Amino acid sequence: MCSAGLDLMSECDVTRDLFALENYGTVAAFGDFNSDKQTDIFIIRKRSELLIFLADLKPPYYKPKVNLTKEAISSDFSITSVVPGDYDGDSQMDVLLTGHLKDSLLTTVFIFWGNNQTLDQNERVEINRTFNDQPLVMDFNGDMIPDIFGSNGGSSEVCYLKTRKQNCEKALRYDVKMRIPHSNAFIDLNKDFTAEKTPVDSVSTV
Ligand SMILES: [Ca+2]
Ligand SMILES: [Ca+2]
Ligand SMILES: [Ca+2]
Repeated sequence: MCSAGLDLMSECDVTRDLFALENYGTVAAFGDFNSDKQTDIFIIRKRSELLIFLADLKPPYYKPKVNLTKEAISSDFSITSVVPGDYDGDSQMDVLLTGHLKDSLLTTVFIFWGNNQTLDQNERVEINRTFNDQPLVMDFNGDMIPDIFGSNGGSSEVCYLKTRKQNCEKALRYDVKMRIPHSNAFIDLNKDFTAEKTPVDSVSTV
């Protein structure tokens, strides 16, 4: 509990109230995983496993309820990022992981499917492209389902996962050599409620 005073940092440390003894790991993402209107926290541990701390009304207010173990992901996979989202459009939140296999410099992407407030440990999709850099998650085709955009070799690719059917294709009409790390952006420039993609290192947009 916080109290008024000069030493606000120490007086207001609520870490124990929130996580109890589970207060370690890297906070990677936020999202309402179990659709209870309370934001949950996605935490990476040892760069190899993911825990989802679900919000609760009783202390500790975040409890590790979903665990993707190193074995479920891949024993030689080093996680670099987590992006929650509904990638197949079934209204259940899924989890996208990016990372590196063994000593590869290329980025591999896995998606684990949300299933009744947990993650299906046995069924996952590995995107059949590796990317030169972190991919950008955005709704590329405007169907309200997030897609995966990234640079693969010399060309830019977009991958769709609607109804769990993986479909990757060339994203832009022209080859764009994107800078690494990328600083791509998306914004609705012509007010048609569909984002235009602006790759950096190029003057073209789609
Ligand atoms: Ca929640
Ligand atoms: Ca889903
Ligand atoms: Ca889409």
